[in-house]
Amino acid sequence: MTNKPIPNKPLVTHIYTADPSAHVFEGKIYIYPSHDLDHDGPSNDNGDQYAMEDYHVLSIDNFDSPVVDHGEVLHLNNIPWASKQLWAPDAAYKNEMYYLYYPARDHAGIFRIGVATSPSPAGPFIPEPTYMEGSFSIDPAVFVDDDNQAYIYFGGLWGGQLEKWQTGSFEPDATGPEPGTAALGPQVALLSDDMLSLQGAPQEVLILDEDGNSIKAGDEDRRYFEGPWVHKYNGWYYLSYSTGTTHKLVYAISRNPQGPYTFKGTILTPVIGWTTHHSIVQFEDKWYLFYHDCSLSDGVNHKRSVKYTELRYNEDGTIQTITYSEL
Ligand code: FUB
Repeated sequence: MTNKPIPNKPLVTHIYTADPSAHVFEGKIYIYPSHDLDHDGPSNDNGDQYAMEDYHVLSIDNFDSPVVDHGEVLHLNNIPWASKQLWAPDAAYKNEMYYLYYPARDHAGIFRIGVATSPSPAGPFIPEPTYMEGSFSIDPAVFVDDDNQAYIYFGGLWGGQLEKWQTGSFEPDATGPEPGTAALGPQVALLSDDMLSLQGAPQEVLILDEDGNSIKAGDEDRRYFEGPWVHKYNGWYYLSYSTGTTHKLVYAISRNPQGPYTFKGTILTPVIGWTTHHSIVQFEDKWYLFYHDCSLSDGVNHKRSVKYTELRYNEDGTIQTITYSEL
C-alpha cells in the first residue's frame, strides 16, 4: 500500500514499473505494468537492459485512494517455455476469468507471447505450459469488443524482432523495410472464445496517411514502432502506439478493429527516457492516459515509473495533444 496517486508523479516508488496496461475491473482501476529490474548489465538495441523477471499488479479503488501493490503475480521461473525478458503485458476479462498476456524470449531466444489465468484481477496468474501457437514479437494488447469478440494486437521493432517476421517465419538477419517503402504495422489476430489461443494467422494492421497511402518506414514521426493499444470511442476504434526513435505516442482511427487505420496525430510528446509506452482507459466519466518515464531514476532507460494523466477529446473526436514538458 502506498500513497494516493498524484497525476504525473510515479504511481509507486518502491519498485521501478513500466508499460502500464490499465483496465477497469470490478469497479476499480487495475494496472498491469512491467517490473523493471535495477541492474548494471549491458544496454543495447537488442534490449538486454530490459531484463525483467516477474510481474506485479497495481490497483486503485479510485483516484482518491491509495495505490495497492498486489505483489508478484507471475515469475519467469514458473513459465516452462520462457527463458528471459518478461516485457510489456496486458490483461483481459472474459468468461468470468482474467487473462494476463505477456511476451518473453523462448529457449531459442525468439520472442513469443504467453497467457496466464486467474479468477481474480489481482492474480496470482497461472501460466499455460506453452506460448500461444502462431504468436511472435512483443507488446500484446487485448481489446474485447462490445460483441465480446477479443482481438490481440502485438509487435515491436528492433529488440522486439517484428522486422524478422516479414516472410512469415523468423529470419534472424532480416532488417526493416527501406525508408521509402511502407512501414511495418502491428499484427492483429482474433482470440479464441476461451482466450487461450489465436484464431487463425495474425495479419498486419495497415496504417495510412490522410490520402490513403501507407505511412513510410522513413516517416519516423508517424510510423509504428511498438506498444499498440486499441480503445473505442463514439463508435471509432483508436489504435495508439509508440514511434520509437522519435519517442512519441501517436494514434490512428478506423471503423474496423482490424483496420486499415488512418493516422490522426500525437497524444504525448517525448518523455524523459528512450521508450514510451501507454494505455488509455475510461473511469467513470473521464478518460486517462497511463504512461511511463524515467524521471524517478534521473533518466536511466531501464528504470522507469508508471504515471497517469487525464486525456481529453475535442468535439470532433480527435485527441488533445499532451505536452510532456508542461505536465
Ligand atoms: O519494457 C520493455 C519494452 O520497452 C517494451 O516491451 C516496449 O514497449 C518498451 O517499453
